[in-house]
Amino acid sequence: MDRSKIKIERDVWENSIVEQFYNRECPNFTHKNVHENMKDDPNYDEKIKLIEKCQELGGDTNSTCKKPPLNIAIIGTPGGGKSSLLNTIFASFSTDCWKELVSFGSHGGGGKQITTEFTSYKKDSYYKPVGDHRMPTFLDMPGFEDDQSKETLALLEMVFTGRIKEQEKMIELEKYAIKYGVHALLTKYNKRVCHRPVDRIIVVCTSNLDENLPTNFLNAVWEAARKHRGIPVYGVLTCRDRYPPDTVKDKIKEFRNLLALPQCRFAHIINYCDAIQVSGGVHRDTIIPSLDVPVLQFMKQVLNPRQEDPTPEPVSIMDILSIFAFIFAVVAFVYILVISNH
Ligand SMILES: Nc1nc2c(ncn2[C@@H]2O[C@H](COP(=O)(O)OP(=O)(O)OP(=O)(O)O)[C@@H](O)[C@H]2O)c(=O)[nH]1
Ligand SMILES: [Mg+2]
Repeated sequence: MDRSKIKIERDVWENSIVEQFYNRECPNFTHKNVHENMKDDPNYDEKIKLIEKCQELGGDTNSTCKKPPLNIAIIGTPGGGKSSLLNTIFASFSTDCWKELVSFGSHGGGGKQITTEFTSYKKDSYYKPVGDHRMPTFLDMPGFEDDQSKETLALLEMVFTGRIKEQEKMIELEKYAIKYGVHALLTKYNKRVCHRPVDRIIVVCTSNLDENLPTNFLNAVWEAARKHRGIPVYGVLTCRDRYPPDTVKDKIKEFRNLLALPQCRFAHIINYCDAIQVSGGVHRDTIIPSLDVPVLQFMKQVLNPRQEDPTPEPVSIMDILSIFAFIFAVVAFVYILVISNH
């Protein structure tokens, strides 16, 4: 698909579901939006409905259809708010309180990475079981360089095809590619077992006006995603509390154009972070449904089933044998019961 052919119409942008919510309910986030008891938040009911919708979209793990959970990769350049977004998504799925499940922090523009390893967050790590729902696995990783080099493209390919191991330092792969070449990297790592092939990509950038959009990196993502099964790409701009949409219109437009994002695959959101602090830190005792609802509306789009999604695993021969063994045991038991009664 040629990106230049995708025009983002103004009315489409303004009708984005996430936009509608913010314009209606939360034009400027203030501490008034925070309620000690989350049920007092006017958006509490909507939050609960959206959680249920997301659970429904994931499906039931008890059903006979053994669909694997979706793997959702959170990618971006350093400091864009990737890890914060994960904590925000997890808080949105929760009715307990915000928790720092993923380490995040300010690198103060010094080029330091807070996240240095590839880490996956499976359902059990963020979701308090309230049913047997198939919730996705989220993949957090270090930020990428803003370039479209062969090395960056190869690293993205490794991520998308699921070749990165748990707690692997991605800088090691980069060093390997620089030392031995990209071909050597691909040959070595493509031999690996496919751990978590990516089903959805969420690209995260800050809407901070002092930082340019990582144009080269966004181009690299577009290219790498097209190459691999056309993995659907979604985009999130963070820091909406500091940079409301009318102040960053051009940035939003450019971001959406670079990734060819239609309204349903884009959100400009506020993460739980120090800037929205209530008594000295991100809100630790409750959650803020007014922040969660736009994030859940976005997640509802991300979780919507797509044609490219992994197909259910066929029922294995062992499963069939165990079903027969169970039926046989029940019949034998009933037979023995009948015989003993005579
Ligand atoms: N004001 C504001 N700050 C935010 C928002 N999202 C993230 N931040 C802050 O941005 C800084 C970086 O956030 P992280 O989540 O660590 O970013 P990251 O992309 O994971 O960074 P690396 O792991 O280093 O690549 C932190 O200080 C966050 O509190 C937001 O929506 N609003
Ligand atoms: Mg991080």
